[in-house]
Amino acid sequence: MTKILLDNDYAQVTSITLHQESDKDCFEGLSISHAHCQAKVSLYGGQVLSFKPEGHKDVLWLSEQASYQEGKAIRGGIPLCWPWFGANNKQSQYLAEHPNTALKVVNHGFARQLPWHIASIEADESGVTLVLVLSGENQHPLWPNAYTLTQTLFFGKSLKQTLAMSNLSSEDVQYSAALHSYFTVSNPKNVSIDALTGLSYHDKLTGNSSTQEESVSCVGEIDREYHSSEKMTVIDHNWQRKIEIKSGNCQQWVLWNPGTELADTMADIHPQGEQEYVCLEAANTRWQTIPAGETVTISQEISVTHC
Ligand code: TA6
Repeated sequence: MTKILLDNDYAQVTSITLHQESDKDCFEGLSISHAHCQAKVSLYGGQVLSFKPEGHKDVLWLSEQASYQEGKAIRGGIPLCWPWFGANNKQSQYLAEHPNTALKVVNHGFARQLPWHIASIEADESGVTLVLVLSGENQHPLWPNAYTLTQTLFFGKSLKQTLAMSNLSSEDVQYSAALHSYFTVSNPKNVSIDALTGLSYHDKLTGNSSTQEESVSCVGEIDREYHSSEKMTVIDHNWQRKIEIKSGNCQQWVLWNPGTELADTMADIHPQGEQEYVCLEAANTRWQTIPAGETVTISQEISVTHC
């Protein structure tokens, strides 16, 4: 039976089950329906999976072969990479200092692989506001500190996402993070992101740093960190739509697509799925400090228009 979590004059929010037939686990999610949009969120990972403003196709891509199993991240939507982005570069030092320790390698940190809980759901004529919380301590040897993450999601004509990171410990901590958005596109070859032109970037595939002299191509394997906090616009020339993303307190944009060869080796991307999205991630890819007892916030706002 469908569990109704909110039902008022403006919106309905119901509980849904997320799973793959082949999975032994299943996750609880939320389905949101408002005059301005439809959306889906997974409590596992606190992950937005779908955002469909009225009159538009879904803004977010979700793999048909996404896995809903503990210990894995859900492929698509907006995974939250926290408290570190990518591979943790403090790992080798830790292992050198603790030679007999078996360290679980966790790409992009643990927040996307833990169950979040609902703190509140509200709706008015402008949209639905959902607050999700994750708290913990000693979750990984590389990041043992006590913390609370408070994610505020506003689903209306746009999607506003705020991640407040509270350091509950008595020492300063370092974090890196990404709001790892998978944006649905007709095909990466039809996409331009003009605001990347002229920016300096680090190419993770070659290890080189450079400046983006010409319009970037999103086709094929690409994995770059652009140093900018400027607003980005993803223009899909085939679907004639613009996705505009404004970040808050993020120093980088990460552009990622695995390309076909790599995607074919990834069990949680359906065939040709990599030709349906580009990831453009509001991120702090370098370590940032959260002083003891303090809270730091990062955010993004995603809106879509026809062009
Ligand atoms: O943000 C880009 C990136 O760090 C790539 O290097 C690529 O690995 C991608 O994220 C996906 O990572 P995941 O752990 O979700 O497979």
